[in-house]
Amino acid sequence: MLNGKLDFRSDTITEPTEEMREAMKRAKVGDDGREGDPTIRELEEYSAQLLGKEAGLFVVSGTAGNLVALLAHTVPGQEMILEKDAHIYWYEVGGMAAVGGLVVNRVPGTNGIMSAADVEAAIRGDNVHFPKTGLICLENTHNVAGGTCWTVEQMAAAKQVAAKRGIPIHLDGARIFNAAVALGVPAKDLVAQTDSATFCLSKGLSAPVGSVIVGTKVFIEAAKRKRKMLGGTLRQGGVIAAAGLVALRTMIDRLAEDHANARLLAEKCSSIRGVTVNKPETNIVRTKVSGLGVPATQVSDLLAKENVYAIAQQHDTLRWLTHRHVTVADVDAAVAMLSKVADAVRR
Ligand code: TLP
Repeated sequence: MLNGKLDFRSDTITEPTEEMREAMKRAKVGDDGREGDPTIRELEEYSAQLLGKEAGLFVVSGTAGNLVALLAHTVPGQEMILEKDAHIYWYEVGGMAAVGGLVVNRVPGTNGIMSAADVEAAIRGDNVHFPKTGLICLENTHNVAGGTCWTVEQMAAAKQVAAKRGIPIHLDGARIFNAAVALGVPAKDLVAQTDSATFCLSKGLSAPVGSVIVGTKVFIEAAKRKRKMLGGTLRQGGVIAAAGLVALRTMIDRLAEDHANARLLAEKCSSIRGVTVNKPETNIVRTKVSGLGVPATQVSDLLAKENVYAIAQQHDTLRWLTHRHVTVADVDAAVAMLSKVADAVRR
């Protein structure tokens, strides 16, 4: 429960912890665009170390991090390969085309995971007619597929194909720590399979704002120029970076609790007639409501009237995210309400 609502729309709604607010108050700051902000620098260094890369760059959001990384890896007119339901394709306002001048090649995956063979087949050959493949993007966890995880082996297979052809890999790792916790591996083992990665502090980790890009020193220098070009220099941003540091130090392990609540939510929803549900690997539950004979928006509208909030992500599917403001009792209450709404609309 948050601000009186049973709000499952996203883990982005999570609010900073008291410890974060205290750290924000105390944060040492400087000018990020001149000699640097010490707290931002600490966050960037801590992130790079945690993820086994040389350097990090603090940015305002996951969308900014992905766009800056795409710009730093590619030149206009190149093609990028990504899974057909990638967040970068669906929900980042077409920045790769509008700002990056990139052509997109969408590869269908299984539960969001592209096979190495499909990635290899999508890479352009040496032909004067073709755009050059400039980048391969992976997403872990995969949002639209329902928080599914790429394993280290699956990522390594993609890396092998990419390395053979000399193409860099960028990871949209908005929820990489959810994947790491669910798979029981250090996040750096996943990120090791990529040249760069963006991860978010402001989702399940509960920081108010911010994402970090990690990669080689040379890549991060290039990314810094792109970030500047987009107006993303953060000046005394140490006040928000301070919360990000607390997020990384205190909020990763507890994601397991969100995953347990997602499993509970899915299990309980599966007994509602007309509703089918995924088997969540992390904190995203997708309930297909086509069996009720009404669109998902109608179900979400009726739920909202009863103070339960989920997103109609497709015409027949509601998306529920668990996060630190969702308790077992909240899951029980939300499922009871979905069951009531289902009984009311079922045809
Ligand atoms: N996802 C959000 C938004 O789509 C609203 C959500 O609620 O799930 N990559 C992935 C995989 C994401 O899920 C998101 C955000 C982003 C990138 C972008 O991050 P932000 O919202 O910080 O720009």
